[in-house]
Amino acid sequence: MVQKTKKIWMDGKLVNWDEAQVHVLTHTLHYGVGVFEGIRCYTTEDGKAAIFRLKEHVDRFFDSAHIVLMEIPFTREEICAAIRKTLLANEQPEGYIRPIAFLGEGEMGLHVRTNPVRVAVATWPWGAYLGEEGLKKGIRAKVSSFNRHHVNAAMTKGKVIGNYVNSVLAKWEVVKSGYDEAVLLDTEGYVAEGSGENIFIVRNGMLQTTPLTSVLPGITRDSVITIAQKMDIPVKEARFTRDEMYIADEMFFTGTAAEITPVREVDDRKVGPGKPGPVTKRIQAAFFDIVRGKNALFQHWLDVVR
Ligand code: PPE
Repeated sequence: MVQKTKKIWMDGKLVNWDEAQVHVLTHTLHYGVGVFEGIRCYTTEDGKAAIFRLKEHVDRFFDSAHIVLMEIPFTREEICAAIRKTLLANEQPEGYIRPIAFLGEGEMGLHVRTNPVRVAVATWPWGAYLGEEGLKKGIRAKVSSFNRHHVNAAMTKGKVIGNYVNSVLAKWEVVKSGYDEAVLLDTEGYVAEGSGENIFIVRNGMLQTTPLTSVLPGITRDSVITIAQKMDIPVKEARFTRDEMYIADEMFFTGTAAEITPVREVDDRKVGPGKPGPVTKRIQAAFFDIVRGKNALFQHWLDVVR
């Protein structure tokens, strides 16, 4: 169960958690046209609360809205301010932030242009997405029988609400079979992403991730590429097949919720020795240092709330 906090920002003002309600004829509830973000706030080593890459997340929120022809009735600065205000109201030093924009009630049917675009920001505590143990020891992944969207069937560059039916079905499928997370292949059969993560493999010291063609431009993915470059770890963005995961030395998922989660097994095959490898561990340690303000080079990724 999601852990309740005090306030949710809705359409310009803070309301009590239990009062953040919508009507059953909310358009997005029926047709899925809406967009959202997932952002994390961490306690830094000097006791402050800092939002990780706020600007990039808010920019992607507006990009997602642009893709689905939705005009957010607030500026980027106003959304940033709303996020800070909600975190402060909830007295949260650490947690997950969920901005969402959706079409409210009014007209029904597909051709609606007058329904109000409503915006909300909720925050709540959210620990390790795939478990504390998963972060340390790695998780077991399975290729789902569901493909990731064809790039001309769903808009994969946007964090669009309706797109997530595909992720949920893939996740349910593999969890029911006893695995921790799903790997989705694109419609050509190449590895695309996890249900809510981008994917990296390591082979012969080289990091590889899928190009952005059919996947969400993950901000954690971008952070990992930047961190690796700073550490002189070579990175290539090139598509790969499911059996390239089987013979990889290391593999990990990246995402705001999942952070950097090692994968120790995929489709019942051990990845490398079946435990997090040296490159994964170095990147993971660097990432957690950065989000907690321990790396002077990356302070510009942190937005201190208090
Ligand atoms: N791909 C997908 C499909 C995706 O949903 C996410 C984030 C990513 C890649 C990684 O993107 P980024 O967070 O910018 O590194 N998934 C969000 C939703 C998780 C949820 O269960 O809800 C997240 O991690 O916040």
